[in-house]
Amino acid sequence: HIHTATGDGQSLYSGTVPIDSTPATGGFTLTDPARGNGFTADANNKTDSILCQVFGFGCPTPSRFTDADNHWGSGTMADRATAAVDAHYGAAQTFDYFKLNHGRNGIFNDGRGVPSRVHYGTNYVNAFWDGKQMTYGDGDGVTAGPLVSIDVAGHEMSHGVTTATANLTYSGESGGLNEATSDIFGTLVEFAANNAQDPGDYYIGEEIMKDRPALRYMDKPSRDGQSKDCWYAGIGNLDVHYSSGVANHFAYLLAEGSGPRDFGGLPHDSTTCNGSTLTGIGQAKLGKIWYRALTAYMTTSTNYAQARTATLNAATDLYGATSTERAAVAAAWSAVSVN
Ligand code: ASN
Ligand code: ZN
Ligand code: CA
Repeated sequence: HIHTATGDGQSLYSGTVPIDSTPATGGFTLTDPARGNGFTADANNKTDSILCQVFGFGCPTPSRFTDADNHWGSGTMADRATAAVDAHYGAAQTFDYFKLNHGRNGIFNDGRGVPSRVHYGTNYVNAFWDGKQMTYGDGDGVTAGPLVSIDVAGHEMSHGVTTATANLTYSGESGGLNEATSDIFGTLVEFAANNAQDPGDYYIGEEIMKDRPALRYMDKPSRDGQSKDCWYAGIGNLDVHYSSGVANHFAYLLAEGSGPRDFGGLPHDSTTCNGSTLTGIGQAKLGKIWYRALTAYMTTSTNYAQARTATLNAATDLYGATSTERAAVAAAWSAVSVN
């Protein structure tokens, strides 16, 4: 823990969580002074016009939340502050993950927190990072509920870290690596948060999805019906959310190894593309290796073969050229057909 929070909130997905806030007229406002004054506000179901999206003109101004007693939300969507509790907590957990594990001081590594907006649009089934802020829809209530879970928050804000570092181009194989970077760190944020109501797993979006167990599965990406488990020539032609499967599968195998596992009551079962049996090196080393690869070796145009080299270089830097960790990286890439 970095420090003790001043308030608390009843979230939608994570139970009662610590909330850092700032004294303001009427009590408190959802601005986090412990993490660069990142704040969470209400988009009031408005959406950004094209003019706003492209030129930044005429964007709606979200309204700030205030609370008299610093006990935020109710745990249900009847209170508009509930989704804000999840978003504010997710932003704090993501900030803390990068600071504690990688010495990174915020998304831009300059100490600044970022704004989050909740209740964007109507029946909006997405969440996104736009280069400056986080935005969350409430979902349509049929396929998905509000998209404010920890792993989604970590995924989206990690897009900001990727843009600030390797800046992997969001198409082709580099786009798949960009997406996988967000799934990997979103998952590591979820594990680091160690929340009893939303414990760590290698599913993405298990809390938000209503018509299937999750949006994506890192142990077996093809479980979603479209992502790929194994690299092949031409994988760069897929949507980046499906070509990411190869790197997600690599990351799972590197951390956890092959075979059946249980995380948070959810079944995981990873098999390799080459018939090998792997033993994992753990989440902490996966995070260290991927972060160093992302920040020291990957560039805008990095493809899968180059990601293999980048992570091998990172493992050499961190653990040595003859380390078991470096050998595990090589074996995990070979296991997803990146040779
Ligand atoms: N939620 C999506 C994502 O982060 C938004 C997008 O298409 N970029 O992948
Ligand atoms: Zn993404
Ligand atoms: Ca998850």
